[in-house]
Amino acid sequence: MAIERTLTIIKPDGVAANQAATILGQIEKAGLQIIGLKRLRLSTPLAEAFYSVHRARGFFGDLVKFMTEGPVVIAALQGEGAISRLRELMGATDPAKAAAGTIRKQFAANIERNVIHGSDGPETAKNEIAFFFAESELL
Ligand code: 3AN
Repeated sequence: MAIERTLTIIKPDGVAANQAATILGQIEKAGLQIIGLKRLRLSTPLAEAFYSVHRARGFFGDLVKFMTEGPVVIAALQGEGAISRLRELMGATDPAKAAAGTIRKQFAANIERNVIHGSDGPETAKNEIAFFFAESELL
């Protein structure tokens, strides 16, 4: 499988519970390398822009409110099949449906407060990494 890049966000629930390093540690143990890292608090316009694909969904307002409630930790990742590997590690969007051992099964409360984001495809990964990182910040 090819070497890919993807983006993950440890959401405000995970950061508030001091789980960011534990979750990133599991991702590193699985063989993905952290090539960019930052901690910041998303503004409402930034969260709305990041999730603009979900703008028409009923949960959009609550999603933006949640994603701006506290700091997040954002990492650009690189490795063999990084996009699908991260999605496997995360587990299903709804933690109740996530497989045992996945990050959402271990740490997430519900479908809305689900602890982690991961890019869902090559195009999204490229755009989401560029949304948060300059190429010079990826090492
Ligand atoms: P994933 O994060 O697994 O890629 P998406 O892209 O379908 O899932 O959804 C983006 C985010 O929107 C989710 N991480 C979750 O926080 C929220 N979300 C998705 N579906 C729902 C839903 N039915 N109710 C509430 N929040 C949702």
